[in-house]
Amino acid sequence: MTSTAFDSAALAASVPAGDAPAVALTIAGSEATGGAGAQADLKTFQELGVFGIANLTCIVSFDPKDNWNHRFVPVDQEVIAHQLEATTAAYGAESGAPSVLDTVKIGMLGSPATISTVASALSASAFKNVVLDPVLICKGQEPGHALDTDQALKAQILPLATFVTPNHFEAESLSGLEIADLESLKAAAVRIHELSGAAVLAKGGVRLAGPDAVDVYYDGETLEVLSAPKVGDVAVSGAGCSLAAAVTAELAKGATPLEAARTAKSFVTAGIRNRVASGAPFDALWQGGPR
Ligand code: PXL
Repeated sequence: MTSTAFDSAALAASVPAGDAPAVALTIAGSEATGGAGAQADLKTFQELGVFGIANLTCIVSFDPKDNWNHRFVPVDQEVIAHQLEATTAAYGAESGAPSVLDTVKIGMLGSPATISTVASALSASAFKNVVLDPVLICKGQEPGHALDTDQALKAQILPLATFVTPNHFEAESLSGLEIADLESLKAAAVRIHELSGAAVLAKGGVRLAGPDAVDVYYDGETLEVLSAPKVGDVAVSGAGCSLAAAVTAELAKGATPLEAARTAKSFVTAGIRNRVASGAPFDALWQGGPR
């Protein structure tokens, strides 16, 4: 098993001084309190030495008067398409930019319409790395609507992904398998790879029993268990977003998928150790934790 100690000297060495930084795009929702979503992605990109770009798909505002459920407002499809158009013109393959944008992270899309808009944009530009955090259900979303969104995500975005980071619930949904222990988490990672062709980092997190937070990486050849001691038994806001964003940042800098997964696990473990408390009933991961 790989243990996790964040190596800030190695990180500094991986960011070339003076050269244009690598760029990465997140297509994600805003989460107003800054713990999750595009805000978490941009902070992660910055910490890992990557120039971050965010194109927003929706705005989520927790409702403190309703058990902190999510109030969800989609961004107009035209506005999503405009953001993607601007980003591609500025940093895409034809832009002449010194660092070409070839790495994108997909976070919360939130509706079948947004999924179609994003799928068309992704199909039109040749991204080398498409990291999918398959955010399936948003707390407080209407279940029928969420089901349509799940099916559209599986049909239209999953086939475009080169790297997928499902949590326990999402791994069960994508694989169709029940996940109760490490062996079933491994089986789910293998199944999701077979379905998508992508490298998979399936997260057991706090959901599997035992002293360690265990994730499984599988890319069709290498199966590696990434493990770190659990920090508490409650999930921290932004852990999933930051993990996928850290994978994205590392891929943008040229890391292999397995290296990216290892660095991301260390980054998130350090961020959870240094988490931020607030008036909300959950803590948020601190991307500055590794420092
Ligand atoms: O952590 C999943 C997530 C992703 N994106 C947005 C969110 C959340 C959870 O709150 O609000 C915008």
